[in-house]
Amino acid sequence: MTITLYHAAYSRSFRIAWLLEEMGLEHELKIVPQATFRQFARSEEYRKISPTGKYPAIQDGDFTMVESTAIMEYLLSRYGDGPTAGGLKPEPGTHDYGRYLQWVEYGEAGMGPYMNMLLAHALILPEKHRIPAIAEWAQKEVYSCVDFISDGLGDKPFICGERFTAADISIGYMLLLLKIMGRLDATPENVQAYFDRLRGREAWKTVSAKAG
Ligand SMILES: N[C@@H](CCC(=O)N[C@@H](CS)C(=O)NCC(=O)O)C(=O)O
Repeated sequence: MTITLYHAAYSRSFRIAWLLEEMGLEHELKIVPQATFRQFARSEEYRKISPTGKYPAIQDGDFTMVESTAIMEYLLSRYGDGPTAGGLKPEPGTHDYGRYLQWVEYGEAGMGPYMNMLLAHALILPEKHRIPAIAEWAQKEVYSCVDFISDGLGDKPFICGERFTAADISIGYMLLLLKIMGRLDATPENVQAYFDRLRGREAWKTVSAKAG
């Protein structure tokens, strides 16, 4: 069964494209061009697959699903190699698994809302609709999230320790957004080194080469 991923460059679908590469799972990327991704998101064709009109969405046979971190968990539990999904997540039911889930969710539910506000008021909205006070507040919140990540990392190579896990994919995407906004240089050194470690992975390079 081939998994189909609807992917728009720099969107949260990057997480899924990256995970599929890390897992070595056969898949098809439906790449939505940057210039038209908003229009396609609202099209009748895409609404049938993603009623939320957001990226990512996957099709797995006749099963469709949205929400990036939930899709990650689905793919790992369905196609991962055993309970630790080939090392991409700790054994469920353990403290390590609890810590891992914390970081997977922090990458979206914890940090995502502040990042969205920052993106909107610093980059995406037409200038006349941007509110500098919101951008300033959101930036402060985002950097406070980054401090939490920095403390969590300490001198470890990955957010859960010595081993790369899917939690790094969740957090790594947020750092990619900071990089795109030119705001990663202001983060602690261990976070910048962590980001470089992540984007040096073969799977990251493959996805970037294919689709951005
Ligand atoms: N919580 C959702 C967020 C999905 C989301 O907001 N995706 C953005 C791109 S990162 C999108 O599709 N935007 C298109 C639009 O709003 O037109 C997830 O993690 O999948």
